[in-house]
Amino acid sequence: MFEVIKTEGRARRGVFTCAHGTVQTPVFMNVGTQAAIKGAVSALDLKEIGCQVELSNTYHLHLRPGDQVVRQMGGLHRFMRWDGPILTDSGGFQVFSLSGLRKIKEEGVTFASHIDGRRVFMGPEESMQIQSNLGSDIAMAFDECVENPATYEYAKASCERTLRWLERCKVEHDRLNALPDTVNPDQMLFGINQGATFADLRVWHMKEIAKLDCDGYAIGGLAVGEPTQMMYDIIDAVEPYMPADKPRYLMGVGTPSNIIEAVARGVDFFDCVMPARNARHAKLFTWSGTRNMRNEKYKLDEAPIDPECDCPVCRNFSRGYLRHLFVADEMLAMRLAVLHNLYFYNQLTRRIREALDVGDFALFRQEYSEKLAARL
Ligand code: PRF
Ligand code: ZN
Repeated sequence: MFEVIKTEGRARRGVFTCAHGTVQTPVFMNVGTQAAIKGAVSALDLKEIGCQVELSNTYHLHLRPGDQVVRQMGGLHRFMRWDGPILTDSGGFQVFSLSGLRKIKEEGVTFASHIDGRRVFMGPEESMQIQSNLGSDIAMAFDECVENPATYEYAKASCERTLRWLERCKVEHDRLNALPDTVNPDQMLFGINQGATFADLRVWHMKEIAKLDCDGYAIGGLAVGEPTQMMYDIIDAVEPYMPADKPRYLMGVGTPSNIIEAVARGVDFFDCVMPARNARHAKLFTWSGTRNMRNEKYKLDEAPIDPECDCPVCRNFSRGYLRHLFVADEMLAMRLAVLHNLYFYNQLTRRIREALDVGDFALFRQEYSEKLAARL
């Protein structure tokens, strides 16, 4: 269930309810691809950093340990000890970005596992079966995320096929939810808009998938190398055709300013590996811009990473200590940096919500959209 409780321009403040709880939107979902957050962060830590939704991947968990294993272990929630909402991505992106040789047919995709090269087949039905075994709250449709740049002909054929795949996903998803021993019989299904950088294909595809009455809609195929302005233009083009009473999810995006700009364009859900990935490269987000924690200038700095941050790391450790951990290649550097960056992203969406609650989002956007991109 999704309810928009307030709007400001096209920005929306909403409340989303699923089998494992209620989510305040706009929301940032924390990426735990293989049922673990990169940087040695567990579900116990997720609670502390203000996480509302955890995201895992069909592709990875199917290959290892296997979705049947997760199912026998009681489903993903129980397996990783996260009792809040979980969204699983369908594999439709990872198959294209991670696996080796792959062959796309109407039926689905045959690809070589990135772990051992084994040939694996995944189509809409398999993706739904895997996500059903994982027992996530939100399953994503199996789609093709076309490479950028793509020709118009290829993008058209691909998004027509992605539409047919969504129709098959729906049928299989309904069948699985109705089985007597389904891990999560209330699992929802989100459709994914594709169409590369072609506004007419995007709009056509969005109109078609909107007819299928999914529980929510995502915009996929963006942040794959196109210019930022082009991404914003595509969101502007499809947003009017996204059902207003359903949640909207911009997949794999992005920087803090990308998130603010997408909220301004009517998006409710986000996920991105950037906070964890940047943290592992000593790049930390703060409310006045980003810092590189390896910098010599922090050697004797006793201040926290961000004086404006009240995360467990900033409440306890100094920049000087963090710099030392990075320079000495201690694993703790990664862990503390990831905790801070994830806390920052969850706090960013919280502040966006608070601004929307009081009708101050335009001001918030003006103050932070550029500032957060500064390098300190
Ligand atoms: N499709 C799916 N997952 C995704 C994407 C997509 O297009 C993207 C694109 N940024 C990220 N994750 N299924
Ligand atoms: Zn912090």
